[in-house]
Amino acid sequence: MINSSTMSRVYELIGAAFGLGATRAETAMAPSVLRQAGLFERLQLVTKDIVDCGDAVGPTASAPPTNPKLRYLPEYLEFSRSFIPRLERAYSNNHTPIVVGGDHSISICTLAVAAKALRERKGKKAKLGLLWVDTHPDLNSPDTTPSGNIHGMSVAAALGRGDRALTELLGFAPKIQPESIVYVGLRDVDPPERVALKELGIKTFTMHDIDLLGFGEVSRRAIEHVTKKSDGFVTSFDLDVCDPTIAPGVCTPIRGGLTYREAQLIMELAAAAKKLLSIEVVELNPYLDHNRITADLAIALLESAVGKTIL
Ligand SMILES: [Mn+2]
Repeated sequence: MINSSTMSRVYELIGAAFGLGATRAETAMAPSVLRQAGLFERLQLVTKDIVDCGDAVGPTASAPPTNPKLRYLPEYLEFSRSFIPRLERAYSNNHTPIVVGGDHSISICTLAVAAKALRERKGKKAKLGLLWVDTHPDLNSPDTTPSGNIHGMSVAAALGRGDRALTELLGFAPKIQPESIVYVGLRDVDPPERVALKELGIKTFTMHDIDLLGFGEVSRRAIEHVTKKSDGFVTSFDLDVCDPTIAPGVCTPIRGGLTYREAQLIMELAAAAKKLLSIEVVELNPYLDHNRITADLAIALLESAVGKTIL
């Protein structure tokens, strides 16, 4: 199948080496581990239209977090000052950012910059969409968080919920409206997040829905939703959505996740979607991986993200 939307794209590979948004900070090592495993070279075998823009590197923790309800906020903001300009450069070049985390807190930046770029291209009323493939909805705020970790607050921050330092990133809020979000793969939701999901009326496809409908159908419906409800969308893939048998190298492995082919399928479909703005794969913890199987999965997903297909 010749794919017109991926044929004309130029990608910029950006590493986001930040892990203080999670309980264990080792996700910060993921970009360098993936590069050691040949990430960029493997993506170049899929497409020549890709530029390596290096890694945005966050600070390490010099002291314990000061606010237990919002851990490592100053460090996060310092990281954002190195990460955001790289994303902005990609958009001003009219390229598609391919982002490798880092923990899921990095999405607060990717969503902020995508929203800003979309406004600049299509006006202030332009609607950003989000395909969030994850075990968790990441909808907590400092008031509801059980852990204080920023990686559990990413979608909430983009919706304008939570601390202003995060919600007002780049000087405007919210970055996204609830109707332009779709969740795929949810299977571990905190009680306050369940309330927020209902209240906001966000479209969800849980693992239960996937079992009933089949993953192909869910993927098609999810991408159709985000395409209809937005002028451009970000795909954010948290590796913990995969079953721990294929992705042990994550901070929060939970049984009953996606298979290898299911994970790849949604990346293939997202990559081929006309309105795709950027793709990210996050939450690889190399220290918890077994024989690099999660790292290899991450690379395979990124290959799909830049247009690799079976035929
Ligand atoms: Mn997540």
